[in-house]
Amino acid sequence: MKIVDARVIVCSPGRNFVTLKLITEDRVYGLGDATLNGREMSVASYLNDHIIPLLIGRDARRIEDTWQYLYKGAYWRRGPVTMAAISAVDTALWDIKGKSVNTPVYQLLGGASREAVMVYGHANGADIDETASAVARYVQLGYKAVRAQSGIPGLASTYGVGRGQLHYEPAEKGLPPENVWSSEYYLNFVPDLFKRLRSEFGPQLHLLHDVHHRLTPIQAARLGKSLEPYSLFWMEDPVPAELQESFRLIRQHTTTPLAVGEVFNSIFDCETLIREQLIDYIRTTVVHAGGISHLRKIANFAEVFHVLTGSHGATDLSPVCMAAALHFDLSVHNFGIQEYMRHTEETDRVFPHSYYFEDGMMHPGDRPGLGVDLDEDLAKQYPYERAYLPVNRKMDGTMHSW
Ligand code: KDG
Ligand code: MG
Repeated sequence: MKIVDARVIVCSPGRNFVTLKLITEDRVYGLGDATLNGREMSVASYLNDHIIPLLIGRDARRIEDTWQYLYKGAYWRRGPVTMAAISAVDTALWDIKGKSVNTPVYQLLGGASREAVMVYGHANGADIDETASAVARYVQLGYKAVRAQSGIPGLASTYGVGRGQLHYEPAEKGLPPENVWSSEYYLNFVPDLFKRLRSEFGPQLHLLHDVHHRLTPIQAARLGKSLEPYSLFWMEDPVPAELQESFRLIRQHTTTPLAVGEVFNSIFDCETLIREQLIDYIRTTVVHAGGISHLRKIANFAEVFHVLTGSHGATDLSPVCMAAALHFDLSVHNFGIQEYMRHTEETDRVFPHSYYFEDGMMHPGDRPGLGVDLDEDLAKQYPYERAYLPVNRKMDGTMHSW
């Protein structure tokens, strides 16, 4: 089953997406997401200039061998651009495999380990009242888990607080916007937010929070400790995680569960975190951590150490990634939760899909393959527009993690 054609489709229905389409001699095709927010064209080039020439004529059934060929064969390893490109190929090959045997991908991954997968939505607001109203809206929609982010008094903007109610889109056209940050203002404010939410929504609702890599380990320890009375489901990305050992310090001080991994690209980025049980949830995702094949290896490794999965699922991960994530989530034993930030209607029209949301849970559907398509004609109406994520500075002007 030879791959005879391949193309990279870059489009912007609501936001930018990069999609790889692989076509076999039997005219079966598969899709893979290759979107790297704010750096999209580098992955498109990696695929067009370096990977597609290697794929033509290869046997589409050899998923693992192709993964190893692209990973080991490049000599240069890992990194977000390389791994997003490999992820796209891997995802497209799983899609082809499923379609060629007329089976949804989750059946090829061992079958369903659960009926459906719990997802969390994003509630945000300019202040605590607005955020509480946003949480209430998610509860009305049936969500059992809600991430809450709020504007912080004294700061003009912060991560996670956007314009829309169901879609939060941080990337902006033009040059990167600059935000101003104060860890002190943040640390003094967040416990009040969760105090209010826990008292208003009771003990059963799962509450999550994303720190977005902004604290030092001892600040993160303080935050985790101060949030303990409100029993968070998780505190996400408390510090930048290049130094995996820094989580030892956080872990010593707090029982608030920790989730990390949306910017990781491989098992090597989280090996210490998992092996030393320094985290509770690993958030690596299909598009940025080597596709379904590599994500399964991470999950299988994590299972041994009681770490559950909690894949990233923001709007910059396309519906192709979302579908692949749901097949993975449904099948893998140590699934924890899946992030689900709804896409815009434009995005959903360009990427029709079989996955669905019901009562706080999602299912990938039972179409063969991933169950997601790309309307290429419609996609042409939404050409790529350069956009960047914001950058962040401390109040004195020092660059900080966004
Ligand atoms: O592209 C960056 C976003 O995907 C990221 O900021 C979203 O942190 C995020 C999350 O948890 O969804
Ligand atoms: Mg995050």
